[in-house]
Parts: sequence; C-alpha cells; structure tokens
Amino acid sequence: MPTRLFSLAALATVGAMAVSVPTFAAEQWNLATPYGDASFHTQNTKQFAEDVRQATDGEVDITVHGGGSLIGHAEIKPSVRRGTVQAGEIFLSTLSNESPIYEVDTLPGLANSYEDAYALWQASKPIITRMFAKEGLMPLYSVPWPSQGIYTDFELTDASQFQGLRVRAPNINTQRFVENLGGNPTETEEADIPTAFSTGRVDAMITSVSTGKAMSAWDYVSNFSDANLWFPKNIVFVNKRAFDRLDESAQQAVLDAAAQAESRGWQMSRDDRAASVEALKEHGVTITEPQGELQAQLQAAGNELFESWQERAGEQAEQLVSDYRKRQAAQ
Ligand code: PCA
Repeated sequence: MPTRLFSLAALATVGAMAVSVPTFAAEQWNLATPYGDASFHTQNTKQFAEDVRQATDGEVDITVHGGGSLIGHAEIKPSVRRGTVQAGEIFLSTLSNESPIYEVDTLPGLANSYEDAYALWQASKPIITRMFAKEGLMPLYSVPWPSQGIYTDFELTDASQFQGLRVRAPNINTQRFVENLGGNPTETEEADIPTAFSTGRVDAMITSVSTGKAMSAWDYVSNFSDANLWFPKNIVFVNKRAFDRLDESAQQAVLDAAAQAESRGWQMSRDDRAASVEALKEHGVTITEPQGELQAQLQAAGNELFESWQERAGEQAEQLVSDYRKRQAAQ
C-alpha cells in the first residue's frame, strides 16, 4: 500500500506541475542571415523577432543568427526548405540560377528610385510567392539595399577603364554587367570583401553605400561612382510547415510583424543610405555621379543586360514588367 500511496502522491504532484506550466509549447525558430549585426537589414530582422516575441507573449521565439554564423549564404534557402532552420534571410538575386525572375531587381534602368523599386516589388511579389510556395516556403518581407554603384581606387571617367579590372560582384547579373563593360567579375560574399581586396583578388567592387560603409571601403578604394544602377533586395522567408504549426493568432502576429518590418525596413534603407554617404565622405571617399560618355556606356551595358534577361525570362517577364509599368504610372 505505501507504494501505491506514493505513486498516487507522485501523480498528484505531476498533475499540479502540468497545470502550472504555460498551456502552449513555445515555438523556437532559428533565422539565419549572411549579414552582420551592424547591417540595417539584420537590425530590422532582429526587431521583427522582438515584435513577434512580444505580440505572442513568447509563444513564437525567433533567434536571429547574423553574419552567416549558423549557415553560409548559399545553404540558407535549402536549409529552410528542409526545415533544419525555420526561417532565413538572403539576397534575393543570388537565386538567379533557379529562375531569371529572381534577377528582376538587379536590372539596370528598370527601377532607379525607392518608389519605383517598391512598385517593382509589388509587381514581382505574387510570382515570387508562388515560386517559393512550390518549395514549401513563404516570403515574410523584402527590403532593398540602397542603389548599387561602383567603387574604384581611381576616378572612373570612362568605361575603357574596366578593361582587365577585377570587379567584385554580389550576384550573377552584376557579373554579367561587369563583363559587358569589359571587366573581369568575381562573385564575393559581402563578408569576404576586405579579404578579397587585401589579398589582391579584386581591384574594384559593385555594391551599395551601406556595404561600402560596413566593409570600410576607404581602406581599399578612393572613389565611389554613384551610378544608381538598381535597388536589389533581401527577402526574409519561413518554412511553411513551421508557420502552419502555429495557432491562428500567432500566425497573424507573425504576418503583422512582417508587414511592419517591411515598411520599417524600406525607411531604414533610405536612412542608412544617407548616413553611409556621410561616413564614406568623412573617410575621404570621393563620390561622383557618372557623366556624359561614361553614363552612356553604363547605359549601353545595362540595356544589353536587360535585353538578355527579357529573352531568358520570356512571357513571365513580360507580364511582370507590364504590371510594374502600370503601378509605376499610377504612383
Ligand atoms: N550589399 C550586399 C548586397 C547588395 C548590397 O548593397 C553585397 O554587396 O553583398
């Protein structure tokens, strides 16, 4: 009998404990991003995680792993697809080997302001959402980098200066652009930029003022040609099964926080652009806008890129661009 009594008492204790623990099991998500904690993208994503935690009373607990600390850039999307991490952030145009649609925000001459870039995102969102859905993924929000320009250690005045120049590029389309100008492109992750310069692997780079600032461009180059090429974006997305596991109110909280992160992020991008221009100037980087002949040469290289994209992307591209043009006209 004592044994029986003991087990009843033990059961009662377990029962009391069960009542005292929260009624939900907290969902722990890991979110991997290649960009460091100093990047406005990562700060925005950390704020998103905080907003979700608060809105769900800790039911959805997202840990943001910055600077590629959890997994490398190229492995983020496959890992989220498999569900080994629940969410990720990537530079959208690095997916261009999967479909030319993912190149749409790295096409010169298409969207040269934040307003146009936003209209382009609205036009491309449905198709990108469908493509992600086929892989069991769901986009949460997308935020642009400031527009891309060209860093050199001399004043860029003519496209002939690209001959033999080894130019760091963050994606395939930027590499094609460099090739069209006669340069030698190398794909390099943002975090590897300082090493690429210090080991002499590259002489120049194409990126934003934000990345120029974050990577201390002034240590390697003297000039930034603010060519306003395009506004490429990051995308933050989640494994759909992980999302579906949440109850309805938690799902809504994630979606609301994502919508906020998107509008906040677009503003952060504008602000970071202004602050980064100042930082570059303070460190002695000369910023100019391409003029005359150089401007025409960049445009010609850009047109070539746009035409080749249209050919590769076909009908989907046509629809997307025509939807974009309508939105742009309606602004
Ligand atoms: N910074 C990232 C992506 C685009 C940008 O402005 C990079 O250069 O890798």
